[in-house]
Amino acid sequence: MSEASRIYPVQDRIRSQSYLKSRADYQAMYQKSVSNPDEFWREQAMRISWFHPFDRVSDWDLAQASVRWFEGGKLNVSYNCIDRHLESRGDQTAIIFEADEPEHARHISYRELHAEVCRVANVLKSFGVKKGDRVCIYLPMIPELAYTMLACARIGAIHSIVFAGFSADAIRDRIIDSQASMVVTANEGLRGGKRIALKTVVDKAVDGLDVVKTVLVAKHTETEVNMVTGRDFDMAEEKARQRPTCPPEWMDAEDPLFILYTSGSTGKPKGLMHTTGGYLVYASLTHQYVFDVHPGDIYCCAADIGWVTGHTYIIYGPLTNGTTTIMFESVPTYPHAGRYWDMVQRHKVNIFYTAPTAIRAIAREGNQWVAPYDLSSLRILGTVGEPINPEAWEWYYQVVGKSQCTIVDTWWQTETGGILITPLPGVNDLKPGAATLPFFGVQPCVVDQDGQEITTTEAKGYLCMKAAWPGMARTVYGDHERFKQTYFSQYPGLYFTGDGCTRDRDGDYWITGRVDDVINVSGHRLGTAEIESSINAHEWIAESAVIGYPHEIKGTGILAFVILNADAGSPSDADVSNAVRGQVSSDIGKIARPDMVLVCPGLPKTRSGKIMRRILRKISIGAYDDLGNVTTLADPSVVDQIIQVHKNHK
Ligand code: 7RM
Repeated sequence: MSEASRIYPVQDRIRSQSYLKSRADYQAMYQKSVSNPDEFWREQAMRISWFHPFDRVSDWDLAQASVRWFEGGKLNVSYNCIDRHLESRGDQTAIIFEADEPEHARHISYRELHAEVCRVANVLKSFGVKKGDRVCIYLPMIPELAYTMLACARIGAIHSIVFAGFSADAIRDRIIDSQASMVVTANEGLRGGKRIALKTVVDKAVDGLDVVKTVLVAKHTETEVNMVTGRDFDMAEEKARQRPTCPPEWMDAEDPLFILYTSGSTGKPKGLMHTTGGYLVYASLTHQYVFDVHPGDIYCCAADIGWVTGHTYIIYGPLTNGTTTIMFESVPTYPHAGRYWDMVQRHKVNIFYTAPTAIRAIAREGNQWVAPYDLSSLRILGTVGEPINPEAWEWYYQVVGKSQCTIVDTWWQTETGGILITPLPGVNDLKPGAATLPFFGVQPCVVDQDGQEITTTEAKGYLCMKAAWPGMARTVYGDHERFKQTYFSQYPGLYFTGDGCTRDRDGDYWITGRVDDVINVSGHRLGTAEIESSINAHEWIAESAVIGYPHEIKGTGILAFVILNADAGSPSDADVSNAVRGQVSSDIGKIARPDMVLVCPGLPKTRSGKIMRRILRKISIGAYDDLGNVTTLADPSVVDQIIQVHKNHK
């Protein structure tokens, strides 16, 4: 794994434009960033606009999970994303809205963005939303989503965006956890020609919840929806009443900007909280250097804003840098598998960023979906979300990039706020599957089982960070102890990522995937514990164990081993499967639905009652003869029974 199958040298075409021209250029800047971090970040902070300068660059102690950047500084994120560009590029397109139907694409200039965001900000204020209040946003990928998040930032409200594929229960949990007083949604979403009844889901989510005072509804389609008098208001009508200007609130660098929920190995999803100054500096700097963005570039990150990738690399990074950023409402296969490339051709996209799962899904449809399009505008191709397999990488490089583009395989997390380990255009020869080198100011290390740092160049172990960076999350909303426990307690003094990695003889990092009970399905993070607790809530189910298994398109598929209750009657396997999938859809959302459900007589447990997932993982890949030591199981005979069930299913 640590040896590249092939190495592709940086192309002259890339190097003729890139900010950095060699590994030496990178090393010089990296050295500065780690030998004198405060000086480095003091300079870099000047790339954004401050209303009042900061007093201190950084103040952190990872052992205490205490991190502060740019204290004393005052700024506003929406001012940085919009206002400061008005004079120089007010008429330039800020956002290209690439609608579900390609012919409905629309350009929104920085000036229009300003007016729209101010109107929404005034709407929020008119409903009593103030600095520090939480606003839950459950919107599809439409311009109102960008307006609403920037409007929150403008008035100092904290947004909590919930991906528009999550269920009513999932939204409800997040609203309760963050105590959001307002929900912003749409009547319907459109994805791949299908309508998604978002407002109906919100009605269910907020039913009986006193904390929610207002639901704002953007009308995206013509469909009429139920509106509760006194609670639900039409966004367009409210905007029409408001002025298109609104003074930005001066925020402290450490004031919260947003909360974003993400799954972990235990318990309910955690509300990671990001703050203002450090996050924005980091988003802006990484966006410029990782994607080698130059003025006039058309940049497209095809993620959903419901995930952190969309927060940082569709909205905050690109807009801070004055880039033209694309919001993609559709799916990669609508109206056909050439959709991305049709879009690239129409908008002359220079930089394109997506997930390996999307690449695999369209690669399998064949090269004839790529060939007809003029992709010569492309320069940089990015990937994120999960390890990219060499086949998918090669396809991206050769078929999409025609061997003329560079690929940045960017490793990062919801918690990290921005990209931490990545190739930089012009710097690295490309190794398919390697995330390569730390970004400026990032100090990774590899630790072994005992928490000892492995100091040899070649290393294999757990990926940790030795120093704070400005973009990192500051806490878990409402539960700082959980933040400390989850990330800073295994290896005191280090941030623990939850990922395994190897470092090769050139010092390049290869991320091997999660080492905890988190699975990564199509680049979306899910906790196995979360899925199990949903399954176990079904009346037929006594107990379950969920694992990830290799899946051709999704990267990881979800496999649930379930044990039925004695009084479940005798439902067929298909009935159980439907019941389990239905339960998980309604508790969490379709993305968490198991791909395979196996009804088993028992689970492989140790005498202390711990499920040995290692054995289940081996069974799931058919490695029946390679189960390792099973003698510590309370009942080793259960293993053969599970193997039988797995064999029968195939
Ligand atoms: C941005 C994002 C984070 C987890 C992370 C990894 C995995 C992300 C890569 C990757 C290998 C990559 N945030 N991951 N990027 N693994 N190579 N380039 O995805 O919080 O949703 O997920 O995703 O396991 O810990 S996330």
